[in-house]
Amino acid sequence: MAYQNINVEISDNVALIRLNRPDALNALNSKLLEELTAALADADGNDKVRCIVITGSDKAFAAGADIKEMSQKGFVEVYHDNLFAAPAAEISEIRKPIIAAVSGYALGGGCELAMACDFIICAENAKFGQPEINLGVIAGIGGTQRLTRFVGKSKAMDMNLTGRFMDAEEAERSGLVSRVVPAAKLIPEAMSAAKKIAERSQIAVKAAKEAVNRSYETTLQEGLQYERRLFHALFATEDQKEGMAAFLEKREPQFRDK
Ligand code: CO8
Repeated sequence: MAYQNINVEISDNVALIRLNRPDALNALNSKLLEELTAALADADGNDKVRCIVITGSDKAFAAGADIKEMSQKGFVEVYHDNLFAAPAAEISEIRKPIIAAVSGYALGGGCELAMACDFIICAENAKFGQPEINLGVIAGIGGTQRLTRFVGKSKAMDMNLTGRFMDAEEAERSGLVSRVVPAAKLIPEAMSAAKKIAERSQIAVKAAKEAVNRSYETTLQEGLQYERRLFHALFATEDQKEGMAAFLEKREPQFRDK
């Protein structure tokens, strides 16, 4: 599929998906979302891809859903079409790890897209926000839910009610992002993290992603049980034998995803 609103490059088993609507600060219109979810599904099904990075431009990861496209819609239409439900579900179904590499604005749907990824690495100029309140609406795919789990009620309320932006330093301090790097190092840092993940056993990688995500859906006891079952199950893999043997033999493991 030829894309107009995103670019996709695959190297070293990593798919780098770049949102590319520079004139609208990568605002997420329906065409871009269609292309993004198609590219993610392609990457998920492509044996050459073992990790995915989503990024934007230096100025904007994404400045939110496309306000122009949404402005004339009415309740009946958005309710009937279940606006944004499909892309949100499709992104959350991707089993390979997704890193969001955020530079500049990650606002509204842009912040929510970053949060729907598995972790966020951001540049020092990153700005996160849920400014939908300024438009007379609220967040639509996780800005009141995921953000609250990441940064706690007080900051999530502050951001959702006032629409203020959070800078990179505050985002790291609050647990929204895992790393902050100088802007010039953003893509190298995200690609290096992705390559590391790509070198691991993909069976263990999938299990780790599944187990961490389960922690949001269940009680601690159930989650611990789920984790232990997956941990035990991994002892049935060749990669467990290889990983542990390589450690003992002081060499690099050669994982075969088996
Ligand atoms: N939608 C459409 N166009 C946009 C958007 C957007 N969200 N953001 C920026 N643009 C456009 C501007 O209209 C402008 O276009 P033009 O040159 O044709 O007038 C161009 O991008 C550049 O923008 P600015 O001139 O405003 O650039 P500034 O550097 O002055 O300001 C800001 C940058 C602060 C990011 C500013 O553009 C801004 O506030 N943008 C809107 C941010 C916002 O409110 N986002 C929330 C949108 S609502 C939403 O996301 C609902 C989420 C629901 C789920 C979504 C699932 C995908």
